Amino acid sequence: MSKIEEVKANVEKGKAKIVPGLIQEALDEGNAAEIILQAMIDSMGVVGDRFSAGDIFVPEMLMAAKAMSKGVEVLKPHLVSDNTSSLGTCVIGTVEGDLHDIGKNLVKMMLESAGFKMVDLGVDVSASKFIDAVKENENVTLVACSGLLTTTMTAMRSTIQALKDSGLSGFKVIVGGAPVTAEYAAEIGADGFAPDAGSAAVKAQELVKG
Ligand code: B12
Repeated sequence: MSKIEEVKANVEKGKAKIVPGLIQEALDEGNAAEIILQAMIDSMGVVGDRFSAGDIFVPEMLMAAKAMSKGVEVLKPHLVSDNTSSLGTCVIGTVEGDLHDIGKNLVKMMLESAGFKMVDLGVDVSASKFIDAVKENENVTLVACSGLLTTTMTAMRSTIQALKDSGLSGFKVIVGGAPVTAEYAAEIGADGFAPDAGSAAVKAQELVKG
């Protein structure tokens, strides 16, 4: 089994203690951080499919998520670049009712390395918390909303509506997460959408630079 396959298998099994060491070994073998990250993202897809099939349950899903998060910590220095240019402040959070944060954390990492100052509101973030953060922080140029559940996609819509109703301006809104599409993003009035963390950084720069 290749080191990458070992990483995949152990993320799927939720082996949070083993995964960081395996990732270091995979890096030492010369594997690119991006390839290792993609392997872990694929693992989460497998975990999701197993959950849908009723083969595993929430605790196993949580353990896999922990293993991935531990792995991302090792990869982080290899994925981010020191960008001193400032694109302003980005307020990021997972929308109300939703506790998934792995994707949001990856997007945060990539936006930070693209040159944004990040304000992370965490998970289960209400529309009013997003609004308060835009008011309380200087030079907010971007609001990024993540959502992984079809049931909480409506929270994304109401967050955007509330931001518009607040009368605040000077920022763009980008949305993403597994069930979100470009069509849905346009329908709910978001300024932008991206399917993954890498393209989120590109799209965010485009949106803010105009
Ligand atoms: C891990 C996991 C959990 C963990 C989350 C832990 C954590 N800290 O995040 C736990 C165990 C808590 C969990 C709970 C639940 N989960 Co869950 N979970 C997953 C799983 C397996 C992986 C998600 C993940 O991290 N993927 C990896 C990351 C990297 O991918 P990503 O999040 O999609 O992010 C990428 C892009 O989407 C994008 N992106 C993400 N956010 C943003 C934001 C912006 C602005 C942009 C531009 C881009 C962007 O970039 C990211 C990086 O490339 C998925 C399966 C799947 N295939 O997604 C199910 C899944 C999302 N969960 C599901 C369900 C049903 C649940 C529960 C309801 C289960 C239950 N019965 O309790 C609860 C809900 C709890 C809640 N209120 O949120 C379903 C959702 C089904 C649906 N259609 O809504 C899924 C799809 C599993 C399935 N196949 O059934 N879950």
